[in-house]
Amino acid sequence: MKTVPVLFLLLAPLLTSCSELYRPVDCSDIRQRDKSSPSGVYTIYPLGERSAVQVYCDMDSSGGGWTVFQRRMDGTVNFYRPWDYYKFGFGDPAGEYWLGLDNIYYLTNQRKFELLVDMQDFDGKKVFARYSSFSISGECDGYKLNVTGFTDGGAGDGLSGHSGQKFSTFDKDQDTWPNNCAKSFLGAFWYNACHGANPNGVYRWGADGTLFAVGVSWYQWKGHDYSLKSISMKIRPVQ
Ligand SMILES: [Ca+2]
Repeated sequence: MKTVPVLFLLLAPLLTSCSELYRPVDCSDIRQRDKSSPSGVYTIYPLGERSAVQVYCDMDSSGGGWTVFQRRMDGTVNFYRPWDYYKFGFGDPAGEYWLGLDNIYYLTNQRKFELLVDMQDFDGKKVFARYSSFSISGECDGYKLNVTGFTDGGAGDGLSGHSGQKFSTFDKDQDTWPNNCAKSFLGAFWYNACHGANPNGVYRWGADGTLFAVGVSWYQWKGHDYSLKSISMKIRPVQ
């Protein structure tokens, strides 16, 4: 009579914690555990058990296992937001979203990461830019970008010129321009003076020069006044 409740008490913590034991740090962990995992929304833990966050995992592009930290595809989410949104993240992991600078920092400082930037125009043409090394520093250092090792997938190199820059939003100007890049180009990015790519700019439908260089642009591919149909920035640990 006495042994049953005692046994239950001993087993209870074990049983309840079993489902929480598996905490993938990023999408490559999920991919490694189950190679048949499809692309979609998953929960990852960039910084231990209390850091759960939902992300979109790209399990299809060149081997899969990519953790998407930025995605534009239909203009449903407003990306013209102040600092705290870019620090903590916003949007919908199933659609357009930004993972958050803190999470990108946690991820890229645990392991060495590579970066893939996929993009598409309104004629259905797809290109990419790939970088063999990607990381950012912490908030005290301005979330400074470090990206090297460009490989061209037809897009051209829109990012190397941003390497070494701090992140800027309209309410936190850390760019190298006398004016405010985020305000002038209606985005938020690792601006210098100011950009060769503006992935967090205003979503527009293709060529539009109404306001100069404010769209979701990648200069090396389509120029400053073509706003892309889609763009996503994703990272994966280097093997
Ligand atoms: Ca400035």
